[in-house]
Amino acid sequence: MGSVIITGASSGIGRACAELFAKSGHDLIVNARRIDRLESLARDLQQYKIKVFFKQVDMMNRKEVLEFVKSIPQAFHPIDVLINNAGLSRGLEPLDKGSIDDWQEMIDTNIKGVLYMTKAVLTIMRFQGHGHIINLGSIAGHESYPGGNVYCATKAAIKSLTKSLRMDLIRTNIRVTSVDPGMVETEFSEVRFRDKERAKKVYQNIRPLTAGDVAEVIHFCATRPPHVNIEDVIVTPTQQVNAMMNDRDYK
Ligand code: 8X3
Repeated sequence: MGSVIITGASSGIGRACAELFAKSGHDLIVNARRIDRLESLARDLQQYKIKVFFKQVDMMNRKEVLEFVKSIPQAFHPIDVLINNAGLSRGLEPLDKGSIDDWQEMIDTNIKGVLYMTKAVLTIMRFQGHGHIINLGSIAGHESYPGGNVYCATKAAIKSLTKSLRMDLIRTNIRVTSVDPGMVETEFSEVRFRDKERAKKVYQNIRPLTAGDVAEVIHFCATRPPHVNIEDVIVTPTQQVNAMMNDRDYK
């Protein structure tokens, strides 16, 4: 069994994936911006008796991403799966009221970070002759919503990239999957609004997905037999109908 790379593993879906893949015996290569969180993750994972390689990486920084991949110790090869999880949303204003710095952070993390990481890891996967790239898309990549402008565009880019990658990688034995969640209660809304109270309201009277629910879907995709590729999974809470409508909207 080879190892699994997870970007943005310090919290939310990334952290839940780390726990699930560790539980099933995979060695882990993880990164995030918050090193203290990574250290505590590595401590929590000790119980599973797996190897963990972790490093502080800002996915917006091309040099740091490439150095991270280069520094993966030989003992962690082969790399079976790359989970491109790191991503964020900032703001929910109409485009003309939005912050250009926020746009830059979303575009540089959600799109460019995925590109840097995927390019570097594909060199290794092509050499190994197998691998699996799992991108975290979003329901927002399928349907835009008011104020979602740049965030939705970054996730639509991931949807497009996932399809294109599958074509680039035909005959390489490297699978490409996109897992696209709807409402998941993580730090997502807190980061988007920079406001805890406003973030809480997003999930009021709704039972949102947990990070663990999404991690289970990712784990399922990653553990299919080698001839099976799951192209895309949209996963939402039962109470959410699409990107703009949930149970609350009917009341
Ligand atoms: C997160 C889902 O609907 O809040 O990507 O944009 S949504």
